[in-house]
Amino acid sequence: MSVSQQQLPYGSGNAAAPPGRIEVAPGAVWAPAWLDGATQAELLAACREWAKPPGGMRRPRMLNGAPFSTLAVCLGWHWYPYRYSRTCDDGDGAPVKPFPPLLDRLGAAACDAAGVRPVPYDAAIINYYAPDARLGLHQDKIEGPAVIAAGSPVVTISLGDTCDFRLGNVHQPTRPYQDLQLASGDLLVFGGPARLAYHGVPKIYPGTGPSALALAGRLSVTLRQSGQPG
Ligand SMILES: O=C(O)CCC(=O)C(=O)O
Ligand SMILES: [Mn+2]
Repeated sequence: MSVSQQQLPYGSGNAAAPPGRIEVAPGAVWAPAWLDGATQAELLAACREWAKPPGGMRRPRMLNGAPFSTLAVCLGWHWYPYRYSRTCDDGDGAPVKPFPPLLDRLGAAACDAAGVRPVPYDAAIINYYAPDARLGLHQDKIEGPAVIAAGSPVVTISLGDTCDFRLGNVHQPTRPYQDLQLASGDLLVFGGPARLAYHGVPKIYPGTGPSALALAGRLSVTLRQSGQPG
């Protein structure tokens, strides 16, 4: 199943986001405090399991060899600059862990919250940001061309410390952009006309996460439709 821009109720400038949601740009919906504390704790516990080897959390490197300041673990498909694989090619080489039912459910709920048709998510990247980690402005664009053309939305769910999430334009990794302060439990969905928006995380606010999570730093649970065959 794919999602066409015609099926997205946002982006025309006419539609209002559902109650409690903020359409921050055409095709981009922010749902503050989307996950309750118990569900955040459940998701964090799952992330801690997924982070374990084999095929666990590792530090990606750019094509020039420079290390990311974030750590990441992938599910369903393993992402690294700039391709998807079924094995952790830039880690221990193990098979990628399967895309789990919990993320099937959260992906469906995220689409519902954003008011878009359900997407068959099959790839997750879980990023860990220590308090001094950053992610530069980039586009998510190695998913298959049909997925990109359809505007299939990217989901990001925040856990732990609040961050500045920089949501930019689709043309260049510079202004205009806006900084959204995403807190633990917040959901951001960007698809349709925002699918290729440049985005990044320039700042983490240490010590701002819920104390009940006992998480120093931030995790983002990001979901995509990979558009890969099989
Ligand atoms: O941390 C986030 O919310 C976004 C992460 C991201 O952009 C990515 O993994 O491509
Ligand atoms: Mn991204």
